[in-house]
Amino acid sequence: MSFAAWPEPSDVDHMVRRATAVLQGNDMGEWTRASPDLYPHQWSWDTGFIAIGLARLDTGRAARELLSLFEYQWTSGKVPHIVFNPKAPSHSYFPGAEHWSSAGTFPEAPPAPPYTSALCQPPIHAVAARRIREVSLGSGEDSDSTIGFLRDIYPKLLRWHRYLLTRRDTERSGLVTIYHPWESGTDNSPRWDAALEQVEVGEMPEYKRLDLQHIDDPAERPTGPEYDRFIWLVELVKRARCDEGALNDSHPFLVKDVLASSILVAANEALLEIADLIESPDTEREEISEWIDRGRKGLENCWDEEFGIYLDYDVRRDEPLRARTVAGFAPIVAGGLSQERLRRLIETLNSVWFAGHPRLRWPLPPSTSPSEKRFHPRSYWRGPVWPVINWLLWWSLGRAGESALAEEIKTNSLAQLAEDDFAEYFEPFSSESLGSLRQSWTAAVTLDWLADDH
Ligand code: 9WN
Repeated sequence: MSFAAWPEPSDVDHMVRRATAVLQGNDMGEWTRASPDLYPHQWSWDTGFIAIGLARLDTGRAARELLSLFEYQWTSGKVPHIVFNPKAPSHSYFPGAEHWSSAGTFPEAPPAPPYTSALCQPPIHAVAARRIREVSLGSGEDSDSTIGFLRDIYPKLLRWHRYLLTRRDTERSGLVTIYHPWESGTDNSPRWDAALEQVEVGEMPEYKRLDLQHIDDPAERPTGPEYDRFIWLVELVKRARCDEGALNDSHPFLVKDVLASSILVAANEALLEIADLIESPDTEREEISEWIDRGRKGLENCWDEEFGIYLDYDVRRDEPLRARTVAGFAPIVAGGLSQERLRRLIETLNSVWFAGHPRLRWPLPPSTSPSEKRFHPRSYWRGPVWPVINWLLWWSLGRAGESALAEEIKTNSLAQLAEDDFAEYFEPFSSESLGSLRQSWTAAVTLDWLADDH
């Protein structure tokens, strides 16, 4: 890896202003749209990253961002992947509120409107809650000022994590089961190809995609057959009324996700710190500590010696999903890796398979290795570089003591973002902006990076 030139201080101020304007432009008062047009609703893991960025502007507003999402937590503890904005035009996003109609279909959904989807996304929220506390203390705010927020959010986070560790892990493997690629946050990644190929699309009502109308080039979004399977899996979740018992028995897409599982370990560490701060009962703290150990053990079983990364697991076919994608580095986020594993992961990260590929514009890991046969430089999670994933790597490498490498990722990411309008993702060879512009989480991680340097 190499360093990009660090921007001048005036460039930094300019970038802070532009990133702030993106978040303000997408601000809906108590929550933030994921992007102005393509994603006019509140997304779960986006909210976590957005809160991390907002904390640099206003810790109170950041706290409200998270709390607003948890207002729509299901009685099961699940945090829905989308809370639909009742004011967004119905033709703006598919599948929208009418398609899910979650309050009528799902016994555990909260009262509607707003409606929610029935899926979930990686649980970054406790990490964001702790970050709000850290930023507040770092900027000299009164130490009591975030305690009330932590007391409010702690029981909600605990129920959320407990949901993932029970209904989404009946085997007690430490690994989270997902029912849909959308639950991974890395929708059309080749991570899911082999599992999706087993899914036979049955009879379902006709549907019309709306995502392509916001995009110049359809190659940037999932293909028609991929989308058919996505919508079919939604149909099956609806038919099962999202009963996890039924889904765990018969759903055709049942996968242990290393990225969600790694984020859950990091989130449990954050939750444990919050539990200590607010002096929650010992039994709860023991439970969370046990979740952390279980998660790390489960992840270790996913190591692949040949690829030098960790792999997801297809529960249906009882075998690992062999694809070289950036999710394979996720256990760095979980932390607690042996020196040997960390060294191997960093070797793979810097190799020609990922950030060391000679054609890259910036030495940043593409979402899928350019040497994978299923790589596509413009297609969504099949190749483009995602700033939000680079934030996760930067944050966790720093925590693992790899500060020089973390710094390179941050500096190169900022150089990539300097000329851009905070795109959702980037073509890895040309660094062309792709997907949505003015994407909230891209602006948010930029703000966190810039504040970190000051
Ligand atoms: C489906 C909002 C979301 C992100 C996901 C990203 C994309 C949605 C879509 O946008 O997913 O949830 O319609 O493609 O893959 O990570 O949370 O930014």
